Amino acid sequence: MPNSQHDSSKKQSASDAAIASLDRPVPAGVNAAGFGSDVVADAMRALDIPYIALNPGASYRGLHDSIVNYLGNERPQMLLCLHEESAVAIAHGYAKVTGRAMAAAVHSNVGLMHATMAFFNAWCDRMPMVVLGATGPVDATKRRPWIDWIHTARDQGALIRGYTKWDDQPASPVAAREAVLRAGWIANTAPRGPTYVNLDAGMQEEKLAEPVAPIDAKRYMPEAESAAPAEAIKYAAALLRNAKHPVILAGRVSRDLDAWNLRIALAERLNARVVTDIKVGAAFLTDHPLHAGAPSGSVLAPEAVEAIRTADVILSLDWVDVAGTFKSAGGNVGAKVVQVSVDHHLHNGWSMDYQGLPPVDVMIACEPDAAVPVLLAALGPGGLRAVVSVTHEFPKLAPDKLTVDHLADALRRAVGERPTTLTHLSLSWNGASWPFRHPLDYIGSNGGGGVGGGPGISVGAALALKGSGRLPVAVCGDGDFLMGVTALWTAAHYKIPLLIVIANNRSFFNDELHQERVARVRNRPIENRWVGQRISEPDIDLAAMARAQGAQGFGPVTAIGDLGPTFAKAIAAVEAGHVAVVDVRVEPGYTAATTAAMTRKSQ
Ligand SMILES: Cc1ncc(C[n+]2csc(CCOP(=O)(O)OP(=O)(O)O)c2C)c(N)n1
Ligand SMILES: [Mg+2]
Repeated sequence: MPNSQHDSSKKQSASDAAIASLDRPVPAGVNAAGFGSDVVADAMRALDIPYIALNPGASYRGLHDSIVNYLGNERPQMLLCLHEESAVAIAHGYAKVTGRAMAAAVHSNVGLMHATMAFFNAWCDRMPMVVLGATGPVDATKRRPWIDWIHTARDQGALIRGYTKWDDQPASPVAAREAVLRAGWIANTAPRGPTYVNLDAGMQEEKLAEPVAPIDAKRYMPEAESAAPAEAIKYAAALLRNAKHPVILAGRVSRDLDAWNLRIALAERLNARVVTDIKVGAAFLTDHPLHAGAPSGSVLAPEAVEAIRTADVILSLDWVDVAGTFKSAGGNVGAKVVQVSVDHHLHNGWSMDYQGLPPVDVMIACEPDAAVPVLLAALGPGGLRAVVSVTHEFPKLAPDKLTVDHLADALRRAVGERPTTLTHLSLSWNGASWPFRHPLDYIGSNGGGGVGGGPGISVGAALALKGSGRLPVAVCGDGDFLMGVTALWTAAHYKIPLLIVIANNRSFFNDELHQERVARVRNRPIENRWVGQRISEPDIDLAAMARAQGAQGFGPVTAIGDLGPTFAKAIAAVEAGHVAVVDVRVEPGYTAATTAAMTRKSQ
C-alpha cells in the first residue's frame, strides 16, 4: 500500500483474513514440491502476491492442484471469476490502488482470447500484473486426442505480445521459476505493465526427478528505481525559476500522499497553473486555486486551454498525451517543454498508444515521484506568489429531467464526509461534479478505452481498499456495466464491499454522438442517430442482474427526489459489507463541451 495507507494496515490485514477464511481446502499434507507446477507455485509465493484471479481450465490443472493442495490456497489465494476478462480487470484495478502487481490465470488459448481486452486496458494504463496461462502439452505425444490439440497453439503469447511487457513459455520447472520471478520483476518496474507466462501442461504435470534447490528469490527481483538526472534537473529548475506563466500537466503519478503533497508544494513554489486528466488517477487537488478548470479527458476545459496557450514553460509529469493536448489547445504552443517520463522505454511497433511525438526541451527520464522533490530542492526557497483565485463551481442542475449531473450531486451529498474512492467514471461524467482531494479519491479510467472494464477494475480496486476505511464507488455507463457485469459475483462471493451506480441512459450513447456527427457532415437526418445504439424495448433490469449474483440491487431510480434516499440505503448496505448496485435512469447526454466537440463537423 502507499505510505498514506500505513495507518489502516491493521484493519486491512483483518479483511485479508476474512477473505482467507473462504474457499478453504482440506489439508493435503503436502510439504515438499513433487511436480513441475509445485515449483511454479513456490515461485508465485515468492512474488508475495496475495491473490490470483482466475477462471479454471484443464491446461493448468497441474498448477490449479499445486495452488490448492500444495500452497493450501494461500498467498496467492484463488479468486474465482466468471470470465477471464474480469479476472485480468480485477488484477488491473488492484494495481491501480496499490501500484503493485496482482496475479491472474487464464486457460490456454481460449481463456487468453477472452482476456485480451483487459490486457490491453492495463497496458495502456501502465499497470503491472502477472498473468499465468497455459498450453496443452508441447510434446505432441502427451496430448489427449482433440481437446489438447485445439488448445495448443504455437507462440500463444503472440496473441497479446503487442500490449504486454514480456512473455515466455518456459520448458522446465526451473526455467518456469525463473520466468515467474522475471515476470513479477518486469511488471513492477516502471514503466509498468502486464507480463505473461505460458505454462506447458506437460511441464506442469511432470513429476520432479529430484528436488529443486531453493533460491533467494529477492535477489532475482532487484528494485530498479530510476533517479532524477542531475544535469536535466538543473536546466529544468533554471527554466521554471524564470518562467512567468508556468503550467504543470499532472499526468500518470502514484497514489502516494507524500508525493501528492510535494506536487502541491511545487505548484505553489512556481505559482504554476495545474492541468489534470480524468483518464488517469487524481494527480492534484482539483479545487486548489492553481488547478485550471475541471479535470477532463480528451476535451480540455477552457481554463486549461488558456493556461497551455499562454504558458512559457510547461512541465509534463508523465502526461499521457502531450502532443495531442497541444493540438487540442489550438496548435501554436510556444512554451518550452520539460518532460518527466520513462514511458518511451515501453513503446513498440504494434500499438500506437504512445501518442504523437511531443517537442521536448529538457528530458527528465525518471518517474514523476522521483523528479518532483529534487526539482523542488533545486528551485530553492520561494513562496506562493499571487495565486489565481477561483471558487469551485458544481454543474448547474437541469430543473426537470434526471441527468447524470443530478446523479453526481446526490451521490456526493450521500457520501458526505466519508473518504471515498471513485474506482471508475462513466463517459457521461462531468469532471466538475466531484473534487479530488487525495490521491485515492479517484484512480482513473480503463486506460485502453475498452468498454466493459469498469466493473472488473472496480472489484479489483475494492479488493485492494477492503478494510482501508475508504468507500469504493464506481459510476459505470450501462453499456460498460452490461459488458462486465459478471465481475460482481466475484465481489459478492469474496465479500468485497463495493457500490456501483449505473448512469443508465439505455444506450451506447457515445456512438449516438458519432452517428450525429456523420449525419451532419453528410447532411442526413440526425434524428436517426439512436438506431443500432439504444438498449431498450425491453429495458434491462440492471438491479435484478446484481441481485441474481448475490449483490443488493436498487432501482431503477427515475425521480430526482429518490436519488438521495436510495444512495443512503445502498451506502448502508456497502458499509454492512455488501456489494450494492443502483440503476439510475438518466437522460441521454454528455456535457455541452463534449457534445459540441464530438458533433462538430471539423475534427
Ligand atoms: C469493447 C468496446 N466496444 C465498443 C466500444 C465503442 N464504444 C465507445 S463508448 C461506447 C458506449 C459505451 O456505452 P455506455 O457505457 O453506456 O456509456 P454512454 O456513452 O452511454 O454514457 C462504445 C460502444 C469500445 N470503446 N469498446
Ligand atoms: Mg449508456
